[in-house]
Amino acid sequence: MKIKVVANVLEANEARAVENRRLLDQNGVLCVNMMSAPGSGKTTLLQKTLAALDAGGTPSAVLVGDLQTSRDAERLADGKAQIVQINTGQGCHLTSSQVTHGLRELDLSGLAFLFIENVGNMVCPASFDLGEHAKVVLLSTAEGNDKIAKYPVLFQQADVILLTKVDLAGVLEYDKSRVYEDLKHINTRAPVIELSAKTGQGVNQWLTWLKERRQSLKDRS
Ligand SMILES: Nc1nc2c(ncn2[C@@H]2O[C@H](COP(=O)(O)OP(=O)(O)O)[C@@H](O)[C@H]2O)c(=O)[nH]1
Ligand SMILES: [Mg+2]
Repeated sequence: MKIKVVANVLEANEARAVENRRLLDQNGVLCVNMMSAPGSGKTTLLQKTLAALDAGGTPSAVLVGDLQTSRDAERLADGKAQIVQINTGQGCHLTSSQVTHGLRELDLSGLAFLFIENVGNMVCPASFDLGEHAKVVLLSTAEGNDKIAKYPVLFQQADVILLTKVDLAGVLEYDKSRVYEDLKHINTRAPVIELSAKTGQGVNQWLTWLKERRQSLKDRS
């Protein structure tokens, strides 16, 4: 019997990601994949981001990945944004095929931004293209200043790095110079935005980054 060899998991994932990106491009939707350890502030920042986009009349949507529960989706559901929760069961990251299923639940027409909140994990999500246009990596001060060198694959791929919870820097005696030192060896391309969802520091800079990325997507089409 002839043995069929299915292309490896990453190749299959990549093919589907290309399809997702094509669909998003056709609709002019900028898709950003937000990745970090659990608890670094992805959902909190998304709450602020959606509120700002809502206030400016900019339509947006979120696909939220978690192993279990719809807790994050519930936190995000009080505005106009379309929210879809994806439960991965035992999966430590989202796959492009799960994103395809999520996209089918969304009305993409007229949408400006699609945010993907990936499963909280600093290893697995780094290897899976979902069809996004940009990768956003969060690192909170509470996690320490040594994680960039420890998890280089994730930080290498970042298009922007958000150093979150900077309001806690004083109490944590946080030395951010190590973050910038490590990045000199790992990623000199991505801007770093120092941000606090509590005080609002850096949030406008983040919103500007998003709007510029969407504009460059539109300019390309
Ligand atoms: N002090 C402080 N706490 C924050 C900030 N952003 C998020 N948090 C808190 O950090 C915890 C985890 O945040 P969450 O958004 O759920 O993280 P996620 O798991 O990455 O989605 C929550 O208790 C938030 O209130 C921030 O900028 N400053
Ligand atoms: Mg979350």
